[in-house]
Amino acid sequence: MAFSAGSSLSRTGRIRTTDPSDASTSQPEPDRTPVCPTAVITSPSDTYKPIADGPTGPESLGPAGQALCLWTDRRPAAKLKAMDELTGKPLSAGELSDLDAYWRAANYLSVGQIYLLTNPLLQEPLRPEHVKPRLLGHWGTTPGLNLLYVHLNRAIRRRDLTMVYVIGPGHGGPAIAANTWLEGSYSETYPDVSRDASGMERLFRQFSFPGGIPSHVAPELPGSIHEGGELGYSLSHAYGAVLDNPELVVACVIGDGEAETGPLATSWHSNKFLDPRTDGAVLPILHLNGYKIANPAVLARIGDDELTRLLEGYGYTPYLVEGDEPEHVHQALALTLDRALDEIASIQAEARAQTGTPRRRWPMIVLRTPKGWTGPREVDGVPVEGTWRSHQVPLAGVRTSPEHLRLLEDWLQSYRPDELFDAEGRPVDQLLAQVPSRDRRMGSSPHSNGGLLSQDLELPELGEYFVPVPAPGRSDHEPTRILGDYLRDVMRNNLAHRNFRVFGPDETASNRLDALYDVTGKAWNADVLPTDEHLAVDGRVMEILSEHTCQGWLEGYLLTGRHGWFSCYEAFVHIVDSMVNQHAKWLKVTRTLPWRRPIPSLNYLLTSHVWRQDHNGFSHQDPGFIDHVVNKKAEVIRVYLPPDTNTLLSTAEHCLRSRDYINVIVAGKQPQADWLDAEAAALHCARGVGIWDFASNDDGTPDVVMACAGDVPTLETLAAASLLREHLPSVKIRVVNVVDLMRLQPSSEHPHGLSDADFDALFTTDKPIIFAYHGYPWLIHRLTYRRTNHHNLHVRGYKEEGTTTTPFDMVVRNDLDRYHLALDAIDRIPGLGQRAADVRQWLTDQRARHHAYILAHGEDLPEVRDWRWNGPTS
Ligand SMILES: Cc1ncc(C[n+]2csc(CCOP(=O)(O)OP(=O)(O)O)c2C)c(N)n1
Ligand SMILES: [Mg+2]
Repeated sequence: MAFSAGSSLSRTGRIRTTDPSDASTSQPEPDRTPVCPTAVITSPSDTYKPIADGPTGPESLGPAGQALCLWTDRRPAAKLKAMDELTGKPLSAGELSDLDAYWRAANYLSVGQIYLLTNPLLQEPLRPEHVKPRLLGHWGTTPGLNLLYVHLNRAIRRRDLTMVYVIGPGHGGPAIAANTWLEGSYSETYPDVSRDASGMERLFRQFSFPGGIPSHVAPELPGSIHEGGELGYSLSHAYGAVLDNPELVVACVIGDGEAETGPLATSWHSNKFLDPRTDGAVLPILHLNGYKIANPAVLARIGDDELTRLLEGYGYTPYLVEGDEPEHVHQALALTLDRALDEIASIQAEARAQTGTPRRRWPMIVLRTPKGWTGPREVDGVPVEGTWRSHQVPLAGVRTSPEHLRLLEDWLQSYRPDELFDAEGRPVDQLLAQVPSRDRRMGSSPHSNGGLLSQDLELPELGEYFVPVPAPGRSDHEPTRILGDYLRDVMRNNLAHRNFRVFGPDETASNRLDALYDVTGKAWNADVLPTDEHLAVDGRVMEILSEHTCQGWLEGYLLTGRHGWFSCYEAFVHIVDSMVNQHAKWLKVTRTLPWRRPIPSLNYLLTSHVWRQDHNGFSHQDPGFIDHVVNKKAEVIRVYLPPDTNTLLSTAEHCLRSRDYINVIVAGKQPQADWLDAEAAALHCARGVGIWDFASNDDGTPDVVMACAGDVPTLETLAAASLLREHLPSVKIRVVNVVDLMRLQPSSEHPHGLSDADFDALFTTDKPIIFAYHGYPWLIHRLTYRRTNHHNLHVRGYKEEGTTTTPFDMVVRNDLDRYHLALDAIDRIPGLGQRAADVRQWLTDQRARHHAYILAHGEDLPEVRDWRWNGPTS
């Protein structure tokens, strides 16, 4: 077997821009003139002043009366010549040898982690017992990640860069562990894994080993903000991290397989939302190692021209580095990185020196190197290096096959470890000299431990936003609109700190948070038409119609220590279910790592919710996100269902102060009855659950508990209580409202859980509980199944009955309406059914009347539409 002596790829290292006018392509130069309809252009806000005569030319400014297309890059992309034609190689012989030694060291340490239990320096011949009994790891992506790390270190040192490394193929965990160990960050974080032979042995042993560290770039790894286990989010995380971090460059490796995912595909567009004056830069590096687990990768098989056009279409200048001859690739990569980082620096310098920031074409790198490069080329007669077979563990039978054992030893020795580590196992000076200075090391960047840098938000006093509620239920407000006023001032208060952004898939105004536009715009650096509103290059509201990208940006922003708010239609937030899983896992693990400082919480406002999607219909009706998040670890998850405006404000403030949680707030945007004044709202939110005295007449001995969670269920419950009190005044009703859903769980299961004594006191141990719930009813049973009175609990909620209809019909269809809730109470209170037969009949008739009325009139019964709480106020 030989290492890297040949493969299906050519053995040359080539650098090519993917400039279509390059002589190596036969395609004609495409017309880059942007297509814009004729329109009169005005500047959308005074923060947005296009450059009159920027270094890349003023072509984008159309004459008066014509479209303004902010695409300044009309010049042909600068051309790098093929490697052989380059005059002067960027690396001297010494630098080349240094870089290669470092790369070999990182590769050695990576292979060691995947295979070795002991004998880390191969001081004795390799024996089966030196090898782990279970081999778990991914080799294929690792040499490429190591190569990039080494070259990025060179760039960091030369330019004194603040850089974070995000790797999409996070299954290449050994690469990051190896590099952070080599640079010292790892041992500083975990002193027992010292930078010597015993530490190396620990480093190897702990990888993918019980009690050790995971195989992926998990939170345990210093320098990481991105697990990468679930592929697709690297680029949106990277862009989120550089927002408002003008000095930061994130080098973001995108797997060619990862690039096939939906979330990654849409995230290329993040460059239309970047302000080079105040944001940092992302350097995307598409790693074309050609394969996924078992298949070729699409982008590796469409030819350079088609790939070029795709990436140019996304607004990048792709530079291709290609080869499998280390010396050539080192030279080509060094040259290309220099080139790309120069371009980034000049884009930023130009933008920061001018008053405007037209859209720029950012550089990116396409790195085409063999998968599993430098590993076994052939195993058991089949090719491995440069094929999909190198994805995981190329030699699987090392403990049982002498041939595999020999191949492993040859492989490890091919890196010449005796040149890389001294007798004590420490990296030799040649390697140490290449490590960037302390905080510049990618494994030690404070940006990758965002809690270190995080400042609390300056939150305005809630008092001035609370709406007056002289009596419960007599007035209405649009909860999210009032919240918008509050968020506007949160934004205003923190503008100078540049640490708060609001994210949403095109719904910020629809969700009635548009007061934000009084103080900031919507980030946007693409073309602008006069009919557009609130677009601004430096806007702090981030809107793109990709829930994935919004979520990825926000996570990147939070992980680097800043604060955010995500508003989304309730039904469509499911699109990011899986991303939420990953973030929840990240938070759960970081809580066990004392060196990881808490980061601001991920705050969701789910509005346009199921009960108020009567106009959009069934497709928009799904309250199941709550069910999804409550599966996550209790310490991380909070779910709030504020019933009115003031409780929403109180909840929002609480969430913005919190750290390390995923907060889910569900609240409507339609006019909604005000139940609680400022003081009562604050108290109710602090309790999380409580008896509403004004609606109850139980005097401590209820016949029934009418419980509710969610704004519409609360309205229906209050209406049901008032019907019962009117028609059956002797029935003793207790109304309990739940704003913090997790209070329902036992205290042993969730930190917010009520003790059994508290739960029993509120919900009784033996009286029927009619529970009107915002979402799918089963969840309430799930949360309360251990409670004494669970057998008496009867839950109404959404049962997948929906369509385009009237608002009240939505609740009728799901038996959550006031008439049905009152019927439930009558049926469940022992002995009441017979006595209240006439009331029962009337309630049933009301449902029938409702049905006939909406069919005839297209709107709800007047007594439903105009209903107000008319009962006592205390
Ligand atoms: C969303 C998602 N789907 C499937 C997988 C399973 N998986 C793990 S690695 C991999 C192939 C990744 O290929 P690529 O991005 O090219 O990475 P590399 O070749 O560098 O290993 C797949 C499909 C995953 N981790 N995430
Ligand atoms: Mg790949």
